[in-house]
Amino acid sequence: MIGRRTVLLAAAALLPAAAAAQAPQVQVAQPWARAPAGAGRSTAVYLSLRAGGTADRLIGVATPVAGMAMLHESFQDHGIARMRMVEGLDLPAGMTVTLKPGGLHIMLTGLKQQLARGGSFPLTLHFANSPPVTVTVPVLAPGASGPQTPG
Ligand SMILES: [Cu+2]
Repeated sequence: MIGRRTVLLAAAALLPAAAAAQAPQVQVAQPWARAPAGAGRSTAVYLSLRAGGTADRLIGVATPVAGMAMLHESFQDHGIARMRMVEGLDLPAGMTVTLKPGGLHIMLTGLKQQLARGGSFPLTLHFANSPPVTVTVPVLAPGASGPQTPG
């Protein structure tokens, strides 16, 4: 018993040091997704990212609920709304970068399960200089414009 107790105390003492050594860290806030309309197999995730004191770069996204997750950008091509893949997203130090409808988003295709309004799923973001961050993404109504809108 004494030996086990000693080990637990030692592990607890190490935690603050380990957390401090992990910096830099990107903060991920307000993730949300739209429920696919009808039987749609794709949807988009929106969120905001904020690098700390050091600039960083979003280099990848992953979720178990989709066959593919990628960073996309919406743009107008002669009045037609189109989307294209974006290789990565620079995150300037101390600045909030927001993914929102009509602009940058995380595209999920080949959905493996129904993403119903009111549900949620995990999404992991990978960065060039920071440890990966996993967030829980709530699923809002198909036409929702953000988390502040009653879903
Ligand atoms: Cu897209």
